[in-house]
Amino acid sequence: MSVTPPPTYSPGPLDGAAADLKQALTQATAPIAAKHLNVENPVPVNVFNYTGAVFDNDEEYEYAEFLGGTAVHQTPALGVEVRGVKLQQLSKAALDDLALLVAERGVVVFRKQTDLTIEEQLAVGAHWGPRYIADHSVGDPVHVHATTGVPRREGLEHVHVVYADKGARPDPTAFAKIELFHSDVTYELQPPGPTLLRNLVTPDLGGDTLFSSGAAVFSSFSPPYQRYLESLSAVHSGHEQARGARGAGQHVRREPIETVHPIVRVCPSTGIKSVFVNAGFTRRIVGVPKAESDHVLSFLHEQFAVNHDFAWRVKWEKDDVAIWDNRVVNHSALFDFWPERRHAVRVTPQAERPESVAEYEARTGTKAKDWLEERYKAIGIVKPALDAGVGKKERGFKD
Ligand SMILES: O=C(O)CCC(=O)C(=O)O
Ligand SMILES: [Fe+2]
Repeated sequence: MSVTPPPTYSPGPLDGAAADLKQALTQATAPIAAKHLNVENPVPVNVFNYTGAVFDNDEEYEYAEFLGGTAVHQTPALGVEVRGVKLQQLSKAALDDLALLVAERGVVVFRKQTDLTIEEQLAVGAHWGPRYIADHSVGDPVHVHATTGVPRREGLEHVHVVYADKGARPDPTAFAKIELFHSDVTYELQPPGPTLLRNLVTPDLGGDTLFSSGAAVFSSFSPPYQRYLESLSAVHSGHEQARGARGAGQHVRREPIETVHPIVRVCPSTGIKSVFVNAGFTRRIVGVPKAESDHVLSFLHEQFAVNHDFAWRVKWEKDDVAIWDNRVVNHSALFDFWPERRHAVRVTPQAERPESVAEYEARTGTKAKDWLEERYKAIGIVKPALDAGVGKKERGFKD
């Protein structure tokens, strides 16, 4: 049976154009130590100090003060761009606050991290990983990918390589654009939280990354539909990724697993509810007819892709680092730069096992929050009902 290789967000085999990178990169040809298992690390949830106001209408974000540079909001739903800060110089307390900022705003881009080393990038990720949360003795500091290549240099097996060049022509017959939105490795029992991607080689034009907020998707639904979604769980599968890797002649380090996660998860740092499904890994809703499952999942996947007001499009410059919270946003790379080269390295700390609304509320004794309700509350507005059912005026399109 022939297997469709994954799209080019997994590095394909290197060809001549990548000769200079062959030194730096290796395909995953050998298993990494057996300790990298898909087991649940016995760690408490990854909750960072909740100190700041979630929503602030000022252009200059109040966190700019602790970051020491400028930080500018991008859209109401998500995104902050930071300039004048060196990530490696942030204190541990500032990193904790930064993780909270990333949870609140979905994605934060640090421009021009020119002298950040890969070890320093790993150290930031490890600070947010399970070892930091527990006693530094349990589990990996950050996630080791089940299939993709790692840098050749010793000691960098926790780095996930994103690489494409003229040998990696995008295949539009493999995936629709909606299907490219995903949250990383959600088949894991404890999928990632704040995740750092540093761009090393950027094409002259193109290669942007789209981020879309699961909190904004959740907020956009009617209360009965929100309650319905809150009652559901879905199966996330690593099988297709492993089959795709095998089909492309790559090594699979761990046998794939399937994991059930709630469809609406609550971020423990902010208490905000997000839709947590993605076409890359979410296969079916548990305990509902297939037709209903397919219908609901495809509707949810579509909402991430079509609502431009829930999204921010990051235009990269060399040495930018984007940090996104895989618990609250989905993302999609754009493959419009072929045959140019693009190269980035990712560090992926695992976070808590996703908590449903019921689990979060039972554990904390507090009600989980709706993102838009909170945003309006901060400016003294009650989230309005969509429709009173009668007396609706005819609306004409103005343009
Ligand atoms: O290449 C990108 O911009 C993002 C790739 C990706 O999905 C990831 O690194 O998780
Ligand atoms: Fe990704």
